[in-house]
Amino acid sequence: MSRRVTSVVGGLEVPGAPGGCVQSVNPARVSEVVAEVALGDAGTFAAAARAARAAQRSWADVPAPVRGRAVAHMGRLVEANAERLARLVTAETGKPYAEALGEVREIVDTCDFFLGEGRRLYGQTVPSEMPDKQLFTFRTPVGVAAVITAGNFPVAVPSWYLVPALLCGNTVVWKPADYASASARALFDLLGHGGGLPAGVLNLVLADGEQTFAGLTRALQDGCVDKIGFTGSSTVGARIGELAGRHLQSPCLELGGKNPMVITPTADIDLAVSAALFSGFGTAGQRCTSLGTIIVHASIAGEFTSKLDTAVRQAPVGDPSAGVLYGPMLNQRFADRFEHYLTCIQPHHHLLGSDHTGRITTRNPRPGFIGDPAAGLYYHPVVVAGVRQDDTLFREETFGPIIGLTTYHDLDEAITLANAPGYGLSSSIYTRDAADAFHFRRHITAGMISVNNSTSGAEAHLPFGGNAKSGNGSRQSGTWILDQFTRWQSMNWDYSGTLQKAQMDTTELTPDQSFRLDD
Ligand code: UN1
Repeated sequence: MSRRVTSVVGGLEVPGAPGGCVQSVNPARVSEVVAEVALGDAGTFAAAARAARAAQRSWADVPAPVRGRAVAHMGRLVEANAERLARLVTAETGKPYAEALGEVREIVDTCDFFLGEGRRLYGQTVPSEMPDKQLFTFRTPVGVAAVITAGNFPVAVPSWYLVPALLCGNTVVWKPADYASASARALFDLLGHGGGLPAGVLNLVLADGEQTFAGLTRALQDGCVDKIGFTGSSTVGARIGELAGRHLQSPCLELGGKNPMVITPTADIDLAVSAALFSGFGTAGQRCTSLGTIIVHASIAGEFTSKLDTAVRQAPVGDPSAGVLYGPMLNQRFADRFEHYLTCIQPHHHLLGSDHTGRITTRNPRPGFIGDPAAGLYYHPVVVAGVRQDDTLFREETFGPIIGLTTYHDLDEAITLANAPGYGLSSSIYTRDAADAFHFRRHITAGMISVNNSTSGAEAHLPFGGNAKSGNGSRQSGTWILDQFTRWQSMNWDYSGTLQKAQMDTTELTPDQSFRLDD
């Protein structure tokens, strides 16, 4: 039986469906409706931002260690509901259950990290250039954060924003992806109940993209949003950045990736094959950290590609509750876009990993498929060998079970190819040579580098984020996100009883610059 989910503004469920109703459907069994979603509209978003603004000052007055305890309780409640939440994530996104459980674990990890930050959130005491004067720095909350997130990680990635934003004393308007509304509402309820959050501190707005953009525009004009966090496509990220810039704000943007994996002659080839399989096809290639293009040294390309071909053919694909490598596409929109990218395969390409491309059906079958392919949005995996620099498949993020493959002769050529699409999120190198690894690190534009590991699977307490088309340099996770959700405030306190003027009333010792040591 499907549930009905609504927005929550100022602690109250929004009545009706000002933005219309949509269904959230299980992509593994499209006949199954997971939730009826009552959407809000631009007005709902603006109202949520006003509610957040009204609640912000008293939330910031809650001592940071107490907010840290709230985060601790959120983590424990998420942990106590881990299986239920993971089952819901699988039902709504088609992500294999083991991955969904990992995603829930990432929320708990995030809470575990930030619960202690409530007792740190350090400022500094700084010496003054004058006597009887002291300088200090404080981290102050930014104010109201508007957080807009994607549905491929419907609960973990939102927690990277929500948990630290709340910990730092901000209030939040959260707009999750509409096709993952039930998972979002579940996380919203767990954080709200777990944290004992007062009304208005965390608000949930379910809305489509255009209404959200209009609502965000209005909320910014009303002066009710101070910080935007956005995870999604580079195209929408650029629009958000433009809007934020008009209000002199710098958003936290986590955008797409075309993540390269370079396989050098000294690589452990079997290890590289297993990583290419997981990072290319895990989550059906729908992570922003998914592998885009394999760049393999010509001397080992034959062995590597034949092993990869076999591994992809043998990989279990199908029902996400059945221990598969990957299940269906997230929803019809993503399936349609992926089908577009399949039309970009050209005669000079050579396909590996499967005898078929496109939707898996009884007429276009995949050997060993687990479950009923007709029930969901399942697609054949494909490795496209021979991609060239000007191919669409080389240049664009494809967000589906497809990876490109090309070869190189020297490492600088590989790095040039790796950087060529102009993204800069994640990257990977397989090598046993430390010099190769550090040379790659130094010259790759990516914000994240894996050595002998997958492009995906970042841990929740290292800086996460990208450069160029992957973001504006902002970083999430760990202490680095504190710079997004707090601002430094400096204070100087003069207790000398006189007006001591900086740079003018300072004393100076007299150096003897002519002094020389005896020979
Ligand atoms: C995303 O796809 O938006 O590093 C985030 C990873 C995950 C997060 C992916 N921990 O693959």
